[in-house]
Amino acid sequence: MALDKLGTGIKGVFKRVMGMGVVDKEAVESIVRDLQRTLIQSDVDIKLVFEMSKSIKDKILNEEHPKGMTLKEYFLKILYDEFIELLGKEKGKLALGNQKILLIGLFGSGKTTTSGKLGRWFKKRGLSVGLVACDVHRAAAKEQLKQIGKQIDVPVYFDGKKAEDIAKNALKKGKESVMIFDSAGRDALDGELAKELKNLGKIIKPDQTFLVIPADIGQAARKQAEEFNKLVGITGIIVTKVDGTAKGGGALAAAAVSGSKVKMIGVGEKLDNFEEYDPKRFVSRLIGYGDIEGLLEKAKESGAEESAKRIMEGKFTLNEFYDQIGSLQKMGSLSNVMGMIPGFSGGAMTKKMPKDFMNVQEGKMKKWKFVIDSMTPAEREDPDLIKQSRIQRIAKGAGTQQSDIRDLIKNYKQVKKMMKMTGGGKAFKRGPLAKIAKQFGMGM
Ligand SMILES: Nc1nc2c(ncn2[C@@H]2O[C@H](COP(=O)(O)OP(=O)(O)OP(=O)(O)O)[C@@H](O)[C@H]2O)c(=O)[nH]1
Ligand SMILES: [Mg+2]
Repeated sequence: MALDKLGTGIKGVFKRVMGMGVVDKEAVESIVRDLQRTLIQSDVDIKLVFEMSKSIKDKILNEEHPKGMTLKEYFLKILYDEFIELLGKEKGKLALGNQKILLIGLFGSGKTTTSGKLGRWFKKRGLSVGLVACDVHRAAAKEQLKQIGKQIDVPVYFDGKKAEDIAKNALKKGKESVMIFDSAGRDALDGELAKELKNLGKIIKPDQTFLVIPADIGQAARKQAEEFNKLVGITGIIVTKVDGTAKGGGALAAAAVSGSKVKMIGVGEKLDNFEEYDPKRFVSRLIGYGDIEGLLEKAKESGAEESAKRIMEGKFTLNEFYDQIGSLQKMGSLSNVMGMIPGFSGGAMTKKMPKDFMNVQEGKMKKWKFVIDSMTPAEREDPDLIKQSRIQRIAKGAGTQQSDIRDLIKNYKQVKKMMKMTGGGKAFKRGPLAKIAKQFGMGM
């Protein structure tokens, strides 16, 4: 799984929380498991993942939630805060002062462009800047940096054949306050280039060594960050190509693994598409909402809406069923609700309702949730997939009898059929089922 999927995974977790019926222990644990899976598959350090899960569970299950906030909103806020914690709470601050900066990273990660961005950044803040072209391996590398130097109007140093010599000459000649050394793109595991980089480190003695990584990097990020860190020691990370999609998992893994902080982010090809890293904004980008207020606002709307909308649209998969189990649990049994509707108790509708579903017991609901938790997303979407061999697997995963799975599917199908008979979702809007819909948190 590529790290760029992390954004999607995290979005999925937030979406699940937003669509939650009741926030109870099981629901929280199921969502935390989802979160763990997403993070572990994205190579986030397992220890960090467990610390984070524990902290989330402790807070949501044991602490009293703030007044004026629903439990669900509080859950979202906890998740949001934990992500920020994981990504480093501090904003990336670049020290303004005399310094030597070395940029390292994989091929095409954006080092040369970032040299120019950094140069412009410091120049705008009143410091003189020099760029040093230490990439002798790619044909047009020096030319590229010269162009960039022209663009931001700073000198570029490139005298010498070997990268080491170019660095030495630049250190001799360059008198600028901030000297930025661009290096050749490399695989940290490439022996020869690794040696060259080590030498460069010794010659330059950089004050800052920034690992430049693209936001859409794959699994390699962790290994690379580790190797680079061993080779020269990383003091910070610059994540490029954050623009466009909700990517950025690479940053998370690399930062977590190297223990260094993300300093700056590149948000476009232009030299001023460069921002100080702000974890709040970064997390917001990752989950696709402007800020925590926006997220909570959305949660208010979407909780009831999400599930209801899907049902209204005639969609009633096991996912919707799962969401409704929570509401049912809270109410006791559906027959209670039916009983509250005048002229309805014992009526035709009640007869059409599956008996088990009407008097469904707390214990059974719990079991059903375990069962659905043990299904794959595809099975939840399309329960017809669930044949004997799958039933065996699911029962094992959920720690239940195979008959529980059949029982669940039977009930689900009956409810689905009933929904169809009552005109899909329409009857929920007005008419006798509106009241039930409301109880279900589906009121329109
Ligand atoms: N969209 C976007 N593109 C970027 C960003 N940073 C760099 N690029 C583009 O990525 C490509 C590679 O950038 P370079 O700066 O040449 O990368 P490099 O690490 O120096 O590459 P090598 O020297 O070959 O290892 C170029 O097309 C850049 O314009 C960014 O923040 N956003
Ligand atoms: Mg380059």
